[in-house]
Amino acid sequence: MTLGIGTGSTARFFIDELAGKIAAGMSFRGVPTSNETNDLALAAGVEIIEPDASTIINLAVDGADEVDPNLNLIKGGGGALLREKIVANASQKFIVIADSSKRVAALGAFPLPVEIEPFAWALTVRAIHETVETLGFRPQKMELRIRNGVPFKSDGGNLIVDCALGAIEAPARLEAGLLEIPGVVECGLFCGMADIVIFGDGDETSIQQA
Ligand code: DER
Repeated sequence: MTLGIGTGSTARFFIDELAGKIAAGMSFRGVPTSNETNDLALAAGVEIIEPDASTIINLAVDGADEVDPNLNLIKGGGGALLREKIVANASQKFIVIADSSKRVAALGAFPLPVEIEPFAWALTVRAIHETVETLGFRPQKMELRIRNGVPFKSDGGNLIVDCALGAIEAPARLEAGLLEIPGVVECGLFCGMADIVIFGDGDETSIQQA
């Protein structure tokens, strides 16, 4: 089976499980969603593939930063949202694994990551500001993500702006608005993409289906 393999601390548990299955004799091909996941999956024994136009990804598994009651997600806390979205979109099934603290009534307490082209980035941030205001948001904060004192760069070399917008009642509308802005490469809203979310709560799990 060919897997899309997510990024982040929760996805790491999934990769550990894969390592156990591989040790027991199963084999998996995988498309990793980040360089970090590439290394972890390789070490776990997954055969990493470079997808071509005929590649079928049977299942993608990834974490999330927030999950709303309609299984819309905010992702991108780990900075891999673009590759995660490409892989989730190409997969026959997309399963999200998350601890129950990620379950929210409305998205937006977690600042929305928006991936942008580095060229003239301040103009893109201004355009994001204008767009979200037009859509009725009063942004509390919009910050270029900084790590170790320098702007964070995604694996694709882009910047990330973390946007604290308050409650996002119509995520698909916001996603569409953001993606119209030249300079915005992708945003961390994953609307209508998750087929199943598995929440962990201590030793218990609960499953929510789309
Ligand atoms: O960055 C991401 O999109 C991660 O998948 C994130 O959504 C979940 O990260 P976590 O499992 O470390 O909380």
